[in-house]
Amino acid sequence: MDQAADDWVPHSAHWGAFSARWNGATLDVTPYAGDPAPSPLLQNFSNAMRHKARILRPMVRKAWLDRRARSERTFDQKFVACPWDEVLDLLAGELSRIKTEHGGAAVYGGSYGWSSAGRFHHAQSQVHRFLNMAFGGYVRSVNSYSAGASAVILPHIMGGYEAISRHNVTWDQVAEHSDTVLAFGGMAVKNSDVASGGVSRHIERAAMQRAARRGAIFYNVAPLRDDMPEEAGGRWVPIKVGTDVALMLALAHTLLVENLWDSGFVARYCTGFEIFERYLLGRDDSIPKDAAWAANVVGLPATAIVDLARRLPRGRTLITVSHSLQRAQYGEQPVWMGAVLAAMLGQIGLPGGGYHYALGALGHTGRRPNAVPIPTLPQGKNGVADFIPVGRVADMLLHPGERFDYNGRAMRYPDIKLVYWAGGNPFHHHQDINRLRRAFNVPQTIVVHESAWTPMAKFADIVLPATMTLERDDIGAAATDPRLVAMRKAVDPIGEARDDFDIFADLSRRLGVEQAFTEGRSSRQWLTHLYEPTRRALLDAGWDAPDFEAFWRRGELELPSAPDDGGFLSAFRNDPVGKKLPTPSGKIEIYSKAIAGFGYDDCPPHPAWLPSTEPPDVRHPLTLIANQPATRLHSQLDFGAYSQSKKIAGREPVRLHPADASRRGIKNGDIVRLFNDRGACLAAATLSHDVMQGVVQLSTGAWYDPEVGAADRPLCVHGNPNVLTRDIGTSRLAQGCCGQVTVVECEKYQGTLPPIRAFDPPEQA
Ligand code: PGD
Repeated sequence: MDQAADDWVPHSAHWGAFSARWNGATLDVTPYAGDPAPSPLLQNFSNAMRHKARILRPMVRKAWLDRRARSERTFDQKFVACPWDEVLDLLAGELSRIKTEHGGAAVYGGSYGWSSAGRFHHAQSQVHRFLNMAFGGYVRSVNSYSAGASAVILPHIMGGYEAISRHNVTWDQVAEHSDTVLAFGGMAVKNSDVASGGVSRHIERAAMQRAARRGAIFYNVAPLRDDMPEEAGGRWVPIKVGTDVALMLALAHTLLVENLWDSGFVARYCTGFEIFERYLLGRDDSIPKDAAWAANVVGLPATAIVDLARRLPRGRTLITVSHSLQRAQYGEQPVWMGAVLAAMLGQIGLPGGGYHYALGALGHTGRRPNAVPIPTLPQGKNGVADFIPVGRVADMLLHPGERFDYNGRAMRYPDIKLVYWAGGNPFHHHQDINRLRRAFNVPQTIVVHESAWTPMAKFADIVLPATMTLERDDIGAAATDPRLVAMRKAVDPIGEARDDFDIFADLSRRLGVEQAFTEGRSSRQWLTHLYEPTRRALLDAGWDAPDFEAFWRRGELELPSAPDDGGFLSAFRNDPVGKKLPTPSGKIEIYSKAIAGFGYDDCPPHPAWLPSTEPPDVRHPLTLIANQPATRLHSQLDFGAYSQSKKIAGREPVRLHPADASRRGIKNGDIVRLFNDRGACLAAATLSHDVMQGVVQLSTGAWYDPEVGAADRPLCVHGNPNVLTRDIGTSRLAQGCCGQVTVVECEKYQGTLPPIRAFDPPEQA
């Protein structure tokens, strides 16, 4: 029975802090009063709790139960409801069988995903802890779909990704000090609306507005005008998609030949400039990377490039590079070249200046870190050494035993028999979904914990219904947000849904290792236990340090922030010998001997212009930007009220320039078919001058909805762009995903419009 709720309870999600009240049918949501710009994504909760897409009870694929696992998995097969006791016995038996017959290295528990939760019930943390503590280990994944290339290149050239993206120039510094912000990939606030763990105050718009009012100029180098909020009053620099490195090189060339660069900074703080300089000036290939050369590549007049370069040394200049640029082939290069351009300007480590990778890419960038630790669930130790870069999951399943390169290592893909997923949706996040379908047909068993019938759940064999965050107590916190939230349960779990923790605790008992997983604690005892290090640190520093029960009653706790000190880059500037960078040379590496030693042709030892191997052509003349959505987080709550309110005829909107539309006879609101050799999807045309000509923009996150009965490469009738994207690594260095850009053609859809079935539960046997 639903909990009768007369009270508002505090809660928090990846899209912000809020209060919630269950009114018996839907959820009333009020954003945290201290948030100056709450995210509209919170409204997706209102109708989500009892939506038909929720999973009500444990279900098992009938074909798998019949042990006809070798018959292909499809999205149309039936499921059988199974009581909890039986399904957990079945799963414990299957886990034991796989371990006995094949060992832990046959289980892929990389289980990537952003499920919104507090610090304890985070599904990815729970599944990893279970597989470590109760199962003895599993094949893990490293890095992320967000920052696959940057997380690997940055430690070679400057320092750790976390430090550069989270403890660097702050929004306050931008507001007070920056004169020019040159933002490659823009700084769209739809991205900073979101932060894992949540942020209580969305400050980005206000900071950009303060800076702009002071006279700062923001340059939005992007194919989409709205990649920067209006508050920034930004100047749009629309360059051809994926050509940022060419523009950066030309800016660097102008700085060099006009002697506008800071040679003193480069000599003192960097290494390898002489080798890069030869490349920049074209000494070896006879191609100076000057403005005239870049003009054709990027689609800007050479004079505009030179003018922009001349502005950069005037005043305080910040170079930012967004996540999106590195989610593409050779994505390491813009991250590296952005840092080199900033180094040539000599302002790295100064307030509001220098280089900030990923400023605004998430809500926790550009803020001061907390001065005390936040609650963290220990993950245990993994007994299996094998791992893959996260974006290579389909390669691994399709090519067991095959060799691949990663960051200087020659590795082999493990042979996976069982896949265990909790808190993620690969049929949303992975590229080339038709290939992914083939890959997910390889393992013998797929287990998924989900709160909704996502395509990943529909493709699994054993599906266990998980609670959503509002159905359980938790602690909300992020390392750069000063508010700890007592996330109270607002509504009883739907159907037979259980917390991931309770599911894993019961499974552990069946495997005879319950104590190892639970450590004898209930959920509530875990919350108290995880809160303790925060309380102790507060107490030691002489701050308000209530005990857990007092915090819980209060509903929130303000945490102190560390000083706005610019992090390790500022320390390095002040003391380059005592506070060396964690790179091999201790300096900013403009040339990397380590990368040179790897001998990768797709990641040279200094930043370079490498054009995509799949440029637009006659058959696919349009470049598709498959970016983060503004109406939901990834694919989460795509059935939510806000996400649904922006669909057109139930389809995801695709934006295109009116000139491209008229050439194809497409009008506003028409259903169109986007296609290339990998696949096709439907979407609803929205004509816009905010999109460059030659570009179409379809956000990720519409649940994959394959047309009924179609065999090999079915049309996605809903609008998931990952049926079109390329499943290749960024390079042999990082092997990050390339989901951001691909080439397509677009035509008006002439057939009868197929129904949307994305949110329907599967048929029950
Ligand atoms: P989400 O939709 O957030 O996507 O990919 P990710 O898999 O993280 O999936 C989270 C899932 O967790 C949801 O299905 C939700 O229902 C489920 N869930 C929520 N709460 C719980 C819970 O308590 N327990 C359990 N068991 N499940 C729960 C995101 C990934 O996509 C990311 S981070 C990026 S940056 C990439 N971006 C792009 C891109 O820019 N372009 C393309 N083409 N592709 C991308 N894919 C990547």
